[in-house]
Amino acid sequence: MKLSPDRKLDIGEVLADLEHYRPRRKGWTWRKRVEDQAIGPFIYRDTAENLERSIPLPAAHHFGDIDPQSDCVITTEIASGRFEDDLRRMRMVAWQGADHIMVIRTTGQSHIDGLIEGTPEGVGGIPITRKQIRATRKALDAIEDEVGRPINFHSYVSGMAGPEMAVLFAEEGVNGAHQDPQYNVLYRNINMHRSFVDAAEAKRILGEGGILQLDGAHNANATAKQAWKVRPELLVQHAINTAYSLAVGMPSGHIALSTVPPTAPPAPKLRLDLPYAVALRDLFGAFRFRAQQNTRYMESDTLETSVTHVLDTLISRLTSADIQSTITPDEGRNIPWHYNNVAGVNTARQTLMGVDGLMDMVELKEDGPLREQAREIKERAVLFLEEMLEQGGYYAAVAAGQFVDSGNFPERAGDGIARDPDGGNGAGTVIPRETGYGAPVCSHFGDNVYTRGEAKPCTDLGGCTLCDPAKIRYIDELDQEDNVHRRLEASRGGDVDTALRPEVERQGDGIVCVTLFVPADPGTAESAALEMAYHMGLKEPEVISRRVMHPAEGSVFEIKGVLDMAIDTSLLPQLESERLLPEQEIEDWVRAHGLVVVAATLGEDEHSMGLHEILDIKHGGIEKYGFTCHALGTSVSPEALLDEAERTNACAILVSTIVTHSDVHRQNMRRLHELAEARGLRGRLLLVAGGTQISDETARECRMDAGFGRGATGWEVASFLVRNLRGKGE
Ligand code: Z98
Repeated sequence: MKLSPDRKLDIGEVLADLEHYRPRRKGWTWRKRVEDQAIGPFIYRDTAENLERSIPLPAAHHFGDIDPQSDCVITTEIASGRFEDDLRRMRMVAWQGADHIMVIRTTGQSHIDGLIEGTPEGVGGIPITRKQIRATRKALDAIEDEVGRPINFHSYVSGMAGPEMAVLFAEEGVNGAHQDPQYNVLYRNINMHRSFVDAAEAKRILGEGGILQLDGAHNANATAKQAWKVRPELLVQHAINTAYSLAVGMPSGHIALSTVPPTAPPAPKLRLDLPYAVALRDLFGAFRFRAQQNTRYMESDTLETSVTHVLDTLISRLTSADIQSTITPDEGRNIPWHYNNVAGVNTARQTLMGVDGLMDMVELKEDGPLREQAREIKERAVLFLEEMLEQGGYYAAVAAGQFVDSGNFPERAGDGIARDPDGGNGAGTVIPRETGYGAPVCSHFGDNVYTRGEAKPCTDLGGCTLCDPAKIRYIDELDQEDNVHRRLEASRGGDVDTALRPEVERQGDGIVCVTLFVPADPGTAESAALEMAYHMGLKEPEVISRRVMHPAEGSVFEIKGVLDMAIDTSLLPQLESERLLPEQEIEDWVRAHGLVVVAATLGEDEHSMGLHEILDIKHGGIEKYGFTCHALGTSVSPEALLDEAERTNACAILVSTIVTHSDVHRQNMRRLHELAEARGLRGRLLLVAGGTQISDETARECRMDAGFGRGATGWEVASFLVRNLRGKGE
């Protein structure tokens, strides 16, 4: 399957012949770091190989459209509930620099006892099934060819079916997974014994499959009432999962700690979060770090969450995180839409590039509060572990509610999560293996009669599914109604191919978001804002963000709603937008030809502001491309302009004309043209008019070569001049 940048992803093509699709690469891939890389005008210190195709950051056009990629992997989470819509979003984020894509299910895989097949639609996330994984991997394989970089696909090995999920992931080329038995125990109330036994099996499979493992410690941070108080406990959770993973045989290079800076402003973030990050690196330097963005204190204001995210990313760079995770910056209002994923990725990309080379210039102090606090956090963590051992170990500590307690250990707030070691889902389901137990499969944990010397355990049976994919049972769809084919049929039965609707998440969902400032007290303002949204024609309007500017003066709201209309694309007028010439190309040409322009406000017109914006270098005017500008001031006659143009051998006259009473602007433009013609200058002289009432059409009617109205820029004028002068063979 090959993608073309000018064509939408064809889901039908992704689904075709999935039964025989095999992932072409397994295991995790890091970005390839390039030392001292020259990109555009800069030498970068912390970058990886460039992409072949991407959308650069917005300001990149000032630097030759460069798109440097940090050496740090960038993660985003995508799971709208319909995987077919997620694939298009995955393509967009890959073009924006993400190379680690997580699919999470808020339905909770942990609540599902086994594996499910087909492509059922999820609520708030997608259930993981073989078909969805395979289709996603296939699409990502094509997307990575398009952007020119491997993309890691990631999901979660949790719940009662954890080991089965691990096998599925290893078979289908999933590259990263969360696996932490503590997560099952604490957050999903799955029996402790069962969780740890399952974890041994799952970790063995992930480890041998080269899959990168993330742990679940960050969930304590996201759950605790006072997140910064659980910092010692987070170290304990990381310690338990890493030690257990190593004991099972997982290589340390595949073990990544899932860390998160615990606070957000107005908390003194760096003072609390940086010592914590340093303590983690001190203790767990042999492992990798996946730094997640803070979600615990994420509110509904996109700007606020973005600032926190920037600070989080700064901490990542100060302490060398390997993966920077992003959540849509609006997670607080639960609208993880296409463009919000992209915004999260871009916050990380922009920050990482902005701080390139940071550690060549700054050093974390070896003494003072940073190290003292880091030491204190480590001490508290060690004491926590010691107390746990004294009191009977991990299971006893969980039974006593010692985890996710918001006391700063050894303080205890008594609000921890307590679980019964003999209770929870799957209690009593652990059965000791009999002597002589055997399973003729690879990557199986524990005693197995089929494990003999160097030979693979599956040799006797001619290969297991990990070695011989032909043995994998592929079930296309289980549910005849709830499946991707039905959903695609339903949308094709409509008008999706010819009608365009706005969209944020699912094909043609029609959802839009509007921003309104309403000058009243918060209560009145909010109801008025909703009423206004109704009047704009939005169905089901809902406030997703509110911010008081002043208790009496007003509030600003973001409202989402459904714009229930479609545009018939066949009836759309074709916009003839002429592309502007690249700025460097303009400058090279102007400087090579030593171009001069003469400019003034025309006739009896004193309004010179707009003209200055077009000319002055300070305002991004045409001077910056090397034009020599003779500005004659205000209220200048056509004759005086032409005299000066002749004297200076100018290539163009730029006139500004704002006053329009009795059509004086039209008369003056015509007169300028006629006089230029009479003097024989018209052939070599471009005449350009501008002003708030001027359009290109009006100007041309009055025999000018072009007209520029409100909002025009120096770049547009310069581009026009160069394009036309080149045409004249100047
Ligand atoms: C992240 N935004 O980590 P269910 N196992 C672990 C987890 O952390 C999670 C799951 C399983 C976060 C995502 N984490 C939250 C260790 C979820 C998922 O039961 O399938 O929802 O488990 O990037």
